[in-house]
Amino acid sequence: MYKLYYMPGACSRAVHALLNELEQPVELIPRDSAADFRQLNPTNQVPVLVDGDLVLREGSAIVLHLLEKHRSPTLPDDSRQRSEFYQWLLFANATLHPAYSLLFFAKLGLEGDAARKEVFDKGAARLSALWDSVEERLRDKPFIFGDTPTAVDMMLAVYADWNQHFPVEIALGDSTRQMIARVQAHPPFSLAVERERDAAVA
Ligand SMILES: N[C@@H](CCC(=O)N[C@@H](CS)C(=O)NCC(=O)O)C(=O)O
Repeated sequence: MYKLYYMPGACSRAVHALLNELEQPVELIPRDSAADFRQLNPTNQVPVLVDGDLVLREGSAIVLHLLEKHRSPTLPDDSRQRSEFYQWLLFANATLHPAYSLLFFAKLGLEGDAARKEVFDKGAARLSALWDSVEERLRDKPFIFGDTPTAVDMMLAVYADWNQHFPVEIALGDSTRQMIARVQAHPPFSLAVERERDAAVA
């Protein structure tokens, strides 16, 4: 069985939802309950997936490992389409996520209201522009790759949920909001939310 180190509502939720989608049982381990977590990931960040003797960190690497290992049809065989999948996966995980990380840093780590406000304002403008490219992509399709949600849509839905943590408007277009609502209603995703909630109160 896989082990997933996670934090509630964090980017690890997308991996959790993907494991549900792939019908893989998983033991969920809250990062803060793991005494030795820094030995698994010196950056102290989730997600970390333990697959037998393989300890894997970095969300994109974990997602690709799972999609390949379980031969998910959402990872295209065609090399051009696969490259496009990589592009959107990395746009989400390596461009959009770090733009949010900056805002979390301002919220939790910056001293001084003026400095924090400046990062919030500029960060929100940047994030809104990044979400514009998602909106553009979704103009003619319900999900990033057509009619079926993939790990990329799940990542985007997790990140969009972070908007509530900041006192600034991060603008999402109508098609983006509709896609996110579809992902939230997608059973593997809603099960991940539910299980995280149950684990938090247990
Ligand atoms: N590049 C890493 C980023 C991971 C990351 O930023 N994780 C956040 C949660 S979304 C985290 O663990 N934050 C807690 C911390 O930094 O202490 C990945 O994609 O796995």
